[in-house]
Amino acid sequence: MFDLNGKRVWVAGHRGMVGQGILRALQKEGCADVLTVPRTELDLRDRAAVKAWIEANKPDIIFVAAARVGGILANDTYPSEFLFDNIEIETAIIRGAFEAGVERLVFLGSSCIYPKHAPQPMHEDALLTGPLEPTNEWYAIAKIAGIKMCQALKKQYGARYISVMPTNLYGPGDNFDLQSSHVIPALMRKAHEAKLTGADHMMLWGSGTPRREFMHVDDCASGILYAAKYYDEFEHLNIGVGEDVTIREVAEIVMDVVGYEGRLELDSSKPDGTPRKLMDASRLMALGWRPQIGLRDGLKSTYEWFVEHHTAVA
Ligand code: GFB
Repeated sequence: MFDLNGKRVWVAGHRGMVGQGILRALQKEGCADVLTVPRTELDLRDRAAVKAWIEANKPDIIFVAAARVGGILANDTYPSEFLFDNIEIETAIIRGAFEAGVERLVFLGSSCIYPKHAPQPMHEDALLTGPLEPTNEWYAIAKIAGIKMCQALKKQYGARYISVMPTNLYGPGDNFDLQSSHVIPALMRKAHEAKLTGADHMMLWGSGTPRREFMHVDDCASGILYAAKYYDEFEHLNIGVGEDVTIREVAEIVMDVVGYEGRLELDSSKPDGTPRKLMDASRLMALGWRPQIGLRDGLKSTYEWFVEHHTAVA
């Protein structure tokens, strides 16, 4: 058990969707001593600067939510940034934390670390058992490196550094840019704009048949805090909800939530990515954690957030 009560917490990557979710979860938990630092003040890829910042600010625990992230097209288009930036951020924070004597660290990865054709649902043991999905292998390799950094420090020095792997996420604070976003924010924005302009159809990338598991960011943040408190094993830990849908199905739910009644048309020039990504989160559930937010409810509240924050789109 790692008691968060009274601890000084650094959320690295606090401007991102997951970082913001962790900040909300920490507030709920009553954690008052929470550190954040803007990108303009600290380049998280800069090892010396990150280590100096950690030494000066002395967090007891770090959540590594900082990363270069994006949807399938961004991953496929910018492999070097996804590989180098993520490895640099992880090295600077994880190694810097260890050298500065930080007691506890939670590194965040992604379900794309697993092989493209991993047995479903994907158990933690599936890691490094087969070839990765080519559209995001650069990001996946960087995230696997982060897992190994935590494991190396645990194996060699007994560091209480763990890794958690959330499934595909959505929620308030997401990136709604149509080129670089993940599927849910893209579909929400497309449906919203199609409704406003009276378009008779909207585009769906790929075939619509891949299956994905979607989790609201606040469920993810609660799972991350739960793991920070109760999980201390060598192996990384999956965070998921245990259910998946096809991309066409999620598009239909999004259209319903938005109130758009047009058609879906397929853009087959865009990639499908991995055919299925469903996490086996039984290890975390066995510790007593459960997700709370159903997909339709989560999409409804996310759409309300979108309408409030993206009025410029209209
Ligand atoms: O969410 P997404 O970009 O990422 O795409 P991945 C999921 C599926 O939705 C793919 C389809 O089959 C897309 O072709 N899709 C349909 C769309 N319409 C759209 C659209 O308008 N925009 C987008 N973005 N997709 C990412 C990885 O994979 O998942 C990252 O590339 C990371 O590394 C992340 O792991 C969680 O689930 O395919």
